[in-house]
Amino acid sequence: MVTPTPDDKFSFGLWTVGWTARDQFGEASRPALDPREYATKLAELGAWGVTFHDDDVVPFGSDEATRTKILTDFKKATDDAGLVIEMVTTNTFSHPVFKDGAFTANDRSVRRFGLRKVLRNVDLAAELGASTFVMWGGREGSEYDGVKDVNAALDRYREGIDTVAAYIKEKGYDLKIALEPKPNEPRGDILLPTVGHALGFIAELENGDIVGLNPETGHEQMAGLNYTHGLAQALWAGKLFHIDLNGQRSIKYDQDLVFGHGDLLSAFFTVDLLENGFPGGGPRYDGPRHFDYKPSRTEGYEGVWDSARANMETYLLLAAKAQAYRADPEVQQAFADCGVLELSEPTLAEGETVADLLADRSAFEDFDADAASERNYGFVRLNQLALRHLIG
Ligand code: GLT
Ligand code: MN
Ligand code: MN
Repeated sequence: MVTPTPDDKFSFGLWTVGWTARDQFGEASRPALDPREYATKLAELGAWGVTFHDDDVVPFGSDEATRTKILTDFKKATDDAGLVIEMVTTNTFSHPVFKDGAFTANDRSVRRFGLRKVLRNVDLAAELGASTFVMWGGREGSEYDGVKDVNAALDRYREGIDTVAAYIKEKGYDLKIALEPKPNEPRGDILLPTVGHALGFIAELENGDIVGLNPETGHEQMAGLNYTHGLAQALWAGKLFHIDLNGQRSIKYDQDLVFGHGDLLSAFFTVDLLENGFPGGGPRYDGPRHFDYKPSRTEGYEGVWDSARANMETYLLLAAKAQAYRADPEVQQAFADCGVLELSEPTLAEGETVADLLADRSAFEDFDADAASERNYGFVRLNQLALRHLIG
């Protein structure tokens, strides 16, 4: 058993360990604890940070005095436990008022209400010292193509996010927005379904400089996509602001399993990227290692804490394996043999123009495509070396 420490920067959403396991088919299977108890226990287990939705701590519709009291007590509990509140997010999906979304609801009054709820939560996030403000638009979408004018919906989405970002700048808050893509569930189809869609959207924003991504393992995998590649492209674009790690077994409902309890080999390469960076160098992620999972409904509180521990343990085990993998001379040799490092070399030489390339007969006229196609890349061998490090 490896023991996590605050230096590992592990953080958890309160709604993860705090999920009482009510689902579409059944009642809660665990009693709810006070949010302060979850925080204290997470700190005991070695977590560094905690994150939450406004409504995870303060029940929806609480009056101002109640809200202030609850928040003061909660902040004191996290301070006493030595926990950082690294991220805050807004619940714009549970209350039925948001059944057609918040920023993209057809009903304008709901959009205005949603925007107010988010802006109020931005103030709270800044006050509590959070550095990231996650926005998961789980209800922004539709079940039927004919009911949503997607052009208008994206206009309204942009208007909403730009308004929040402009407010953060105007207030001088040290806060960045991280959008969280998801393809479906709870809506039939959700807007900004993948990392790629969200990156395209951010490029259209006026205040996109403080808007990035919070990709979740299972959300990409629900769409059959490669999570590590999603992280990689977000990093490449300078937009990997936060991460939600968990486990998912193939294309089905959002399982929110413990990290590594889904596609283990993919989890290995995720950790390898996060801990060791790209083989050829490039942008790195140094933010929180945040878990967004759900303790299975079969578990009582013993199982809840076991599962919280399991996320951190799995991450640390994989980090050690990934480090050994990169340090292995055989792997280094394979990187060279496979051309993994050759890919960092620009295709045109320094100062070479298109005209130069067109004049280079060796690149085309005299190029022996048949000979080049005989190259044995050795990718299978490299992958087996990874597997050997993982389970050997
Ligand atoms: C919700 C969702 C998560 C998001 C949270 C942030 S809420 O539980 O399933 O993936 O990260 O709003
Ligand atoms: Mn999820
Ligand atoms: Mn998430």
